Amino acid sequence: MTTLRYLTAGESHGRRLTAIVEGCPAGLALDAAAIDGDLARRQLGYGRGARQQIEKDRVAILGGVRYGRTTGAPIALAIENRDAASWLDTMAVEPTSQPVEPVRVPRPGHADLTGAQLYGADDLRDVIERASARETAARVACGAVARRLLSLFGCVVRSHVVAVGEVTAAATASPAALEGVDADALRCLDPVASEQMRAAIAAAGQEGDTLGGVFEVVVFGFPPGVGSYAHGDRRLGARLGAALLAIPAIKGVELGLGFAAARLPGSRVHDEIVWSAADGYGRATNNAGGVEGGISTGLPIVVRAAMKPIATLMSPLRSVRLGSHETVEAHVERSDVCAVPAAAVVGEAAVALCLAAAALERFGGETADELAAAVEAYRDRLRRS
Ligand code: EPS
Repeated sequence: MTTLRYLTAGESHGRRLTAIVEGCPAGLALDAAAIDGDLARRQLGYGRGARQQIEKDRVAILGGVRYGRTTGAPIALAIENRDAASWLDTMAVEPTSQPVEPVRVPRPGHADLTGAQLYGADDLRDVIERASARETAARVACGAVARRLLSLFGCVVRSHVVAVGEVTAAATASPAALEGVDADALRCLDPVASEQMRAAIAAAGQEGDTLGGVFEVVVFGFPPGVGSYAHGDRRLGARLGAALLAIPAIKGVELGLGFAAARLPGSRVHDEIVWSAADGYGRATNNAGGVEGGISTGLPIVVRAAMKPIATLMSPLRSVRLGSHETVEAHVERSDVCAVPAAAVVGEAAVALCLAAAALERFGGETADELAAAVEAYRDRLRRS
């Protein structure tokens, strides 16, 4: 089956992050600049920690691309961890007779305790390093490839922050407004809410605390007819939900009206069906968020994800030291106060990878031209139906 898959490897303070994207059609224009743009966007946002000043994330394309075009071979990507230079002893690959002091106190809310129990780790460093959200840099690089693939048929993936802590934005996400959202430090379309978010993050930081929030991913131009109701795991909504919940710290996902639909009568939820000679069948509204019956409608796909506050607290919560079982304060290490603006960029990548895979499965194509032509033929058929 034609699909798009990816794998990542690497630790937060290891030498580099590595990724392989498999299944990308041949003939797609791709260069490092197209990926670096998204890597830089992931590093933005008010509330991030000192690590983002150290890193200048750039990709090296090590396979699958020749003369600026994909060849159909697996695409190999690498991102250096500049901070690794300060962690050479801690992260040495070779066996050592002088290991650094082990981390023994798990942070509540992070993967430390569950990870140690799963992998039998005595030193939580083994868990922290791979569970770190640093991995999302590699995911964003893979997502940039998916974004290029989606652009073959005019599909664009954007995001914005709709809430941080108690502050909620009041703004609608038009394509033009979303175009410029990176200019705002919170990646928020509502300037008043953005200021309040910034103040809330500053206050949380002063308290040694952290804040979560909600971001929205909006996809324009995704073709109708992708996904299926035939099996649960083929439902596009299920796949989008899984992709977003696979991002660290994401605890909730909504599609379209989402949880609000549960409080409204059907007459105010379902999108009335319309027809025009130019466009064929359509919907008067888009409360469904672009997916009906597990299948894309062709209207914008609108998904929101709730991010919990970062688990590393500078004023730590109570925890238990591994082995001795004494009650102590949780491990503290450099971290972010709020990473919702960055998580929104990761959300774009997750959604782009999910939709690119689903579109490839639906329309096939070993070359970029074949894929684009198959999408266009289907759109044409629907316009005339
Ligand atoms: C991150 C890099 C990490 C963290 C953050 C995400 O770098 P460091 O540990 O060196 O500060 O800042 O990870 C987390 C907050 C977490 O809980 O895992 C990045 O590049 O996104």
